[in-house]
Amino acid sequence: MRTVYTDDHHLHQGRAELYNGTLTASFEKPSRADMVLEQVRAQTLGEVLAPKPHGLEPVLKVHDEGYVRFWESAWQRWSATGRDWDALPKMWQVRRLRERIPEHVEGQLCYYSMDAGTPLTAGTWPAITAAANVAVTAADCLLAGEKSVFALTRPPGHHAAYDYCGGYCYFNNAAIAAQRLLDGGVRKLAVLDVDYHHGNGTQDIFYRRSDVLFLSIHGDPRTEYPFFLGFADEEGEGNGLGFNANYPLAAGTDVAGWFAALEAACTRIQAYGAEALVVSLGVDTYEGDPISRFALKHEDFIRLGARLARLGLPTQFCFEGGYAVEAIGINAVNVLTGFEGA
Ligand code: SP5
Ligand code: ZN
Repeated sequence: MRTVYTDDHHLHQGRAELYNGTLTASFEKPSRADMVLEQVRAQTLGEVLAPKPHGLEPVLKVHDEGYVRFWESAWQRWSATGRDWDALPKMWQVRRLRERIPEHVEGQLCYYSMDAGTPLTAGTWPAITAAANVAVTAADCLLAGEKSVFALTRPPGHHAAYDYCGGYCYFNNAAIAAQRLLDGGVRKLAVLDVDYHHGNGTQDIFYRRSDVLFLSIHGDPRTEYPFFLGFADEEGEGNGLGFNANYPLAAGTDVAGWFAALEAACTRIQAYGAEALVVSLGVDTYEGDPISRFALKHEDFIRLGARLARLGLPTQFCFEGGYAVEAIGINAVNVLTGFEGA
C-alpha cells in the first residue's frame, strides 16, 4: 500500500490547548505523524509519495467559502494586531447569541470554532492545505485503480464541519477525499470513522446526502468529547435520511464490545452497496491513549484492518487521532498491514 505524506505538517505546531482548566501542551503534535511515517518505513508498507498541489477547489467542495478564506488570512491578520502567540478562541456563538460574522479576526476565530483545543498558529494555513493535498492525491491513487492507499494526514480532519473547526481539525481531509472519489466516478461511498471521538464534522458535511453513508464508532457523547453530536438517533436528514449511522459505546467498553460495533457497521456498509470506502483512522481507541477510554491492544489493530479488507472495497485510510505517541505508529500501521495481509 502506498502512503501519501509531506513534511509540511511540521509547519503546524500548536503550543497549548485548554485542558483540565489549564493551558497544557497540545496533544496533537508533529511527532505523531513522524512516528507513523517511521513505522510505515520500518514495516516496509510500500512507497511513500508526496502530494500534488490541487489548489482550494477540492476544499471548497465540502467547506464554506468564508470559512476557508478566514483560514487563508487569519494568521497574518492576528499577528498584525501585535500578537505573536497562537490564537485560541475563548467565546462561542451559543444559543440566542446572534449568528453574525464579526469583523475582528478574534471574533471570527470564535465564530468559526467549536472548542479551545484547535489553535491558529503561524503555519496552520500551509499545513492544512498540504493535508488536503495529501487526501486528494491519495484519492486519485484509488481512482487510478489502486486497491488501497494511506493518506498520512496531519493535522487531522474529522471534527472539522462545513464551517467550523474543532478537536485539532481544520479542513476535513476524509470528506475532501470522499468528495474527490465521488467526483471521479464512485457512485456510492461509505466513510467509516473508527477514531475514539465521534466524527461530527464528517457527519455534518454529508448529513443530507445519500451518496455517502457515514458511520462512526466512538465514545458515547453523553460523557465523551464532542458531547453535542454522535448519538444513535442521528440517522440523516432529507435525502440523507438513513445514510448516517452512529455506534456510541460507553467509555470503558472492552475490545469485544468494540468489535461487535465494527461488525454491525460492516454489515451496514455491505447492505448499502458501497463501491469504495474511506476510513477515518484514529488510533486513540488504544488502551494506552492519554485522553480516551477504550482498550484496544496492538494486535487488535491488525484485526481491524483484516476485517475491513473483507469488505472487498477500494479503501482509502485517512489518519485522524491517537495521542499515545510512542505507540501511534505501530497501531496505525498495524491496521494497514492487517488490511494487506487479509
Ligand atoms: C482528532 C481527535 O482525536 N480529536 C480529539 C479532540 C479531543 N479534545 C478534547 C479532549 C478532552 C479529553 N478529556 C479527557 C479527560 C481525561 N482525563
Ligand atoms: Zn479522536
